[in-house]
Order: sequence, then C-alpha cells, then structure tokens
Amino acid sequence: AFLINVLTHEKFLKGDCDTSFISQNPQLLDVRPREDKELKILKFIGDKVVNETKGVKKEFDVPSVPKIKRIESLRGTKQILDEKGPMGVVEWIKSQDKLLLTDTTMRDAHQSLMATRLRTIDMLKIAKVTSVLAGDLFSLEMWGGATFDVSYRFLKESPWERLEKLRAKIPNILFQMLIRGSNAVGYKNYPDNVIREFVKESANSGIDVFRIFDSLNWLKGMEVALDEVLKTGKIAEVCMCYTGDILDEKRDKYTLDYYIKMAKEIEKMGAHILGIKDMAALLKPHAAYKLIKALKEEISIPIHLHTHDTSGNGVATVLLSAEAGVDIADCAFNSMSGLTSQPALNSIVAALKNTKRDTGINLDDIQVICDYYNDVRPVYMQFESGLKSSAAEIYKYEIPGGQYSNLKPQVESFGLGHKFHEIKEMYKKVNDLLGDIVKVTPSSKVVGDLAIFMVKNDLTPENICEKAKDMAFPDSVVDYFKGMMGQPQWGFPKELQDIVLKGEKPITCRPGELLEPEDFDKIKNHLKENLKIEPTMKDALSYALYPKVFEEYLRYVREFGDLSRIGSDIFFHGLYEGETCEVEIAEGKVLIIKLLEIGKLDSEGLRTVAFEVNGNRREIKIKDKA
Ligand code: 3PY
Ligand code: ZN
Repeated sequence: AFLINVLTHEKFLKGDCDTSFISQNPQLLDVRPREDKELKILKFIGDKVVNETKGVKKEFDVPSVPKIKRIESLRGTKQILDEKGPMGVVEWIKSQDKLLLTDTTMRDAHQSLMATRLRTIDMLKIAKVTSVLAGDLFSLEMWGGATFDVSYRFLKESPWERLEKLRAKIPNILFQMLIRGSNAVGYKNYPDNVIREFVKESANSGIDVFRIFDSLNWLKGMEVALDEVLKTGKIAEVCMCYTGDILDEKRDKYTLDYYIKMAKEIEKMGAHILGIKDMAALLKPHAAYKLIKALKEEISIPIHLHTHDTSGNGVATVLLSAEAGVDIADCAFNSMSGLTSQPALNSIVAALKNTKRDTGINLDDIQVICDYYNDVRPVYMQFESGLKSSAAEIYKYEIPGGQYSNLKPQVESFGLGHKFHEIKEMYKKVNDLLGDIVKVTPSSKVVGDLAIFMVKNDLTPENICEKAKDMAFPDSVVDYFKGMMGQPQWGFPKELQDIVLKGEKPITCRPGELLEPEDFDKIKNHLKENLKIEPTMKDALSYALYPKVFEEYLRYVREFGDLSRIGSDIFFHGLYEGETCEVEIAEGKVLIIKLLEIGKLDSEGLRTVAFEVNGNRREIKIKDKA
C-alpha cells in the first residue's frame, strides 16, 4: 500500500520529484508485484478511456465456448509428422481420396478481414475445442505473414508466446506458417543467419509446415529458408505465386508452361509439397482445373492450393481444384471467410459430402467453432475494411487480398480518399510499367507505394522519367530497383531504374550474399543493457527483424504490463462509467475492476480516473493528450 501510494501520488506521476531511489532499488517494486500489476492495468484502462474512447462503449456479448472434454489420445496429422517425418506425411497425403483442408482463421483470414488484429486470447479460448472438433483438418495456418509484426506493433503481445500457447492446447493438428522467403516475416531481405535462426526457433516453438514464397517467384530467394526447413525435419511447402490468367492467350508471360516449369523446379529443389499461392484471387475456377490437371501429370509431390474469395469465385475455384485432384486446399471457417479472406470452409465441406472428395469433417462439429468466431468479430469491427460485396474488378487490378482491403484506409490516411479509383487504376499501370511482375508482399507494396506516389505527384507512366528525375522515390521502390527484393523474371525497366537509383548500382546476386551476418550477441547485450531484459534468442530475432517495433513493445509492456490476458472488449474499447470487468493479471489472479468516473480536466491537463478494485477505491491521474 505504501508503494502504491507513492506511485500514484500526483508528484510522482508528474515526475517532478526525485524518484531515483526507486530506480536504484528495483526490489522495492518486487515487494508487491500484485499492486504493480494492478497499477499498470489501471493506467492502461485510464489512458484508453481518457485519450481514446472517452468512456463511450457499446455492450458486447461474450462469445460462448462450449465445455468440451479433452480427449487424451487425440491423433491427427501432427502425430504422423512426429512419428514418421515429413516423407511419412507426404505418403499419407498421397494415399487420401479426401480433399484435405487447412483452416486459415488464425492467420490469413484475420489478416485479410480485420487488419491482422485477432488477439491471442481469442484464439486460445477456442483452441481446445478446435483440437477436438476440427481434429480432421490437415493443418491450421496460424502464424507468419503479417501476424508477427502486428502482434508486437499493435496488440502489444508476443507472437512467440501465441505460438507456444496454441501448440500446448492443440497437440494434434499440424501448425502452418507463411514465410516470405528471404524477407522472413518482414518487408525486406534479411541476412542469411537471421533467416536460418528464425526457421529454427519457429520449428522449436511449434511450426510444422513452412509455406515459403518469394515475392517475385525468384527461386534463389527461397533457397536459404528451404535449406533450413529441410534441416529441421519439418515440412517444406514451396510456393509458386499465381498471377495473370492462364486462360487468356493474349497474356504471354504467366502461361501454363511458366507454372509447370516452375513447379518442376520446386520439386527438384526438394520441397515436400508444392504450394499454389493465389494471393490476389486471380485463379479462376476453370483455370484452376486446367492448372492442377496439368501439374498432376508433371510432378509427384502433393499440391496445396491457397486462394482468396475476393472475386466471389473462391469456393468454385476450390471445388474445381478438388475435381482436378488437388490434395489440400486453404479455407476459413465460414464466419471468418469470404471477401478478401479465404473461401468458406463449412460450405466446402458440405458441398463435397457424399462425393469422392468428401472431406470426412463433421459439419455440426465445425459449426461450433464457426459460431464462436461469429461472436468474436464485433469487437474487431473498427478494423474491418467496410467492403460489402465481392469484387470482379480484382481480375483487372491484381491486388492481393490483404492489400485490397487495406488500400482504402491507407489511401485515406494520405488524404487521397477521393482518388481511390485513380489509385487502383494506377496500381495496374505501375504493374505494366514494371513489366508485369508478381505482386505479393513485399513486391505488392512496391507497386502500391509507387501508385500512391505517382497519383500524389501527378505523375504518369508517360511523364515519370522526365518529371521525377529529381524526386526521391519511396524506400520500398528504391529497394526494389536496387535488386534488394530479388530479381524479377523479365528484368527491370532500365530507364526508370536509372531515375530511381540516381547513379547507384543495382545488385544482381542474392541480397543475402551481400548482407553482413547479424551479430546476435551484440543484440542481446543491447537488449540487456538498454532494455533491461534477459534476452532469449527469440528476443534477439524479434529485434533483428523489427528493431524499433520490438523496443517499443518492450517499453509499452514495462509501462502498462502484460495485457495479453485482458479481454479484447477492454483492450480495444476500455470500460464505460459504471462497467465492471474481471481482469486476470497473472495465472489465477483476478481483479474485479469497476470504472467509477472519468474526472474533469484539471489546470495541469490531467484527469482523475476513479476505479473500484476488488471493492477498494483507487484513483489515478491520467494526462489528457487532446
Ligand atoms: C503475406 O505475405 O502476409 C501474405 O499474406 C501474402 O499474400
Ligand atoms: Zn493469402
């Protein structure tokens, strides 16, 4: 109590008293860890209601989780991998008549629908149920892509903990991640040792299937990640990204032959599974049939299809792929499917009942999980794109799912909302200007950034080389033209490259060959000395991938505590005056917190926020940043 009185004292909060004795005696803070945690959580809620929500909050229903008994001897695809290795899984896949399914709810579905904001706690609540009721799934895509960055940056929680906690609750289904080749889970190339350590740690923490892609379909860009995955004994799914339209004979770059050639090379590289990554939902149903039929004749490794439902044709694409013999397809539980997300899993299961590709999945069982996510979504409403219907224009613009739903808010943030249509048109023109490239993170960001830059500066493909001679281009565009994202199959447009690089020489080798290896010991020392943590390899990796984001996360957690246990309605919406909530501050330790009042602004720009915590009144002063 003494300590909390000191810490909540006006003078202390304002910082205009000598508090060095506290920092010099950190044990003072250890004496009453519960009070420390309590204060942090009150500070978090106080700041949220004063500076964000102003205490306005609608009521949210608590998503219901059915009580279900854990079945001790649950067996699924994970056991096949653990007992028989990756080749055992490959043989098992080949022996199935069923269409095998991956659910992407915990990764791509929320990345595409709700700006990647789904919090770990909302995944954990349904994890045991998922392991029992969806135990016939091939895999859960639940990590990688944008989830790593967003979980630190916006959710202030550790992606590594997410992985480990889910693994503990779901022991029977393969866990799958998306790794952007040499860009790992970032937007730029990293040194080879970062890629290798990242793969190793991910495998140790629970990833079984690594879906590897390169944003330009450049095989060299995937070599290091693939090599390391093969060493870990996990499953390497190497992708070819699908773009263009193999049904359109006027398009001569991304033809059926292009994909067959690439698939054969991927098989030769030692991949266990071929991934077809249709990130922008361009693979039309009949094109899928044609492509998969042809691939089945040419390669013998299993084929895993990843598509999106942006055009509304996603389910048809999966069904025709199944007809053509695809082994595994990505979908998302219905309440997390559709639009820029994956096609609807429950519907596909229903469609294939009593056919030769019957998935064997029980529809009533998975409805339970579907209902849960349906109830989870309202809390995340503010992150949804507002897209209401499917879009056939995607075939023209070729914008990947996540980017398509993000583009509008991004364009609005630049004050260019009224030019949204123009920017989409420019996206297409930029693609042509670059020579028709594969567009997926990070190459899709290059196209998007350049399109916005051109609209903002009144540039056109015709005048850019003249008019932009002295302009500094966006970083992603400079990186691209330097060769730092790899080599596009048909080269760079030379004149534009010279304009962007302004005399700098581009590289033609793998960027990883030039980048100095990361010094992990140095990073660990830095984290220890300056951020006061006992760093693990995972911490060092997180720093290597996202230094600023990771530091910011550590500082945030120091100030507001570990927020991963508080409910998402409080995390995103705070409390309204008079509302009571329960917050678990540590395993089994629950605080009952009621927001009593948000006080008036005082002369120093502070507001007193009054709470009742386990029956006792607590007041804290919060700076009103408005
Ligand atoms: C990602 O890289 O995050 C993607 O989902 C690309 O499609
Ligand atoms: Zn995707």
